[in-house]
Amino acid sequence: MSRTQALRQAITSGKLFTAMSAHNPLSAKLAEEAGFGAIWGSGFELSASHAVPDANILSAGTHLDMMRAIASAVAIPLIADIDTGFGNAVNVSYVVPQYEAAGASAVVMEDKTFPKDTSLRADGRQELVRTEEFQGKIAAAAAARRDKDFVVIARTEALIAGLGQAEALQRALAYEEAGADAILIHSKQTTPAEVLAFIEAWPGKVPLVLVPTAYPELTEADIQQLGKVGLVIYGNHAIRAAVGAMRAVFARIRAEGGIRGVDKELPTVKEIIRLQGDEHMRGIEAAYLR
Ligand code: SPV
Ligand code: MG
Repeated sequence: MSRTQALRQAITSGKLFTAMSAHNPLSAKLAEEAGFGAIWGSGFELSASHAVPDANILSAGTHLDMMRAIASAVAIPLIADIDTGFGNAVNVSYVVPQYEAAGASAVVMEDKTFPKDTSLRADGRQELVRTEEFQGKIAAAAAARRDKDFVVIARTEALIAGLGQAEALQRALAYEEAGADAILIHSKQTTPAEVLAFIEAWPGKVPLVLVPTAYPELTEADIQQLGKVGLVIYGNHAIRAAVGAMRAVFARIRAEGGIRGVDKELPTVKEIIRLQGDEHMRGIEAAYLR
């Protein structure tokens, strides 16, 4: 079964599927080893790893190159975060086949204006394009894919923009009608109340997708019980874990005046060599170096 088929099946199976964020092939590999079902090719994480805001500062090419590197480092499906699609429906038509060719199994596209501002920042610029315009972008994405199993996920930022449930539902239904395979409903409320209200009211047929960063108390068991959600995305936990771990180790080395204290607590150099894929390279050496 191809990765696109596996992803499509998983999000419609009735059993909740999980995706962990990654900002490079190493973080993707760690997520795969931890047992997540898919990789979330997060724009927020890639921006953070370049120390720039998540506001279309990085080019589409930079994101695409990283998606290609991630997709070739893991065997599980990659869900690429294409932000607003890097322009209008014309741009989307050209971008989607490039993400497919890079090895992604899905794209998530959000209904904000280009250039976007990040969703979870207080007081960010959260302007949405017209519903009809975004329907055109979703239809363009669906038509541009070469593999019919490639998954197109429409993300509405109506709740993020403070436009209310009615607008969020109207947009989500319009995006389903335009050909979206799933709807990502995003919220930055610190309780799950507005997302739960949306899920309860959702009359559509396609599965919903959640990114519970702002309301972390909602567990996978809770989400599974809701019945309408096919995928949960952990949006930024790789970069936050990395920042926390690096900061703690760097501080200790400064405080202790050397690496003696931290050395035994860190993953060994041998472990990093394993993660680099050393075994594969040694196999090539043994077979072909003469
Ligand atoms: C990302 O991880 O880039 C996302 C999720 O789009 S969020 O940052 O919550 O908008
Ligand atoms: Mg993003």
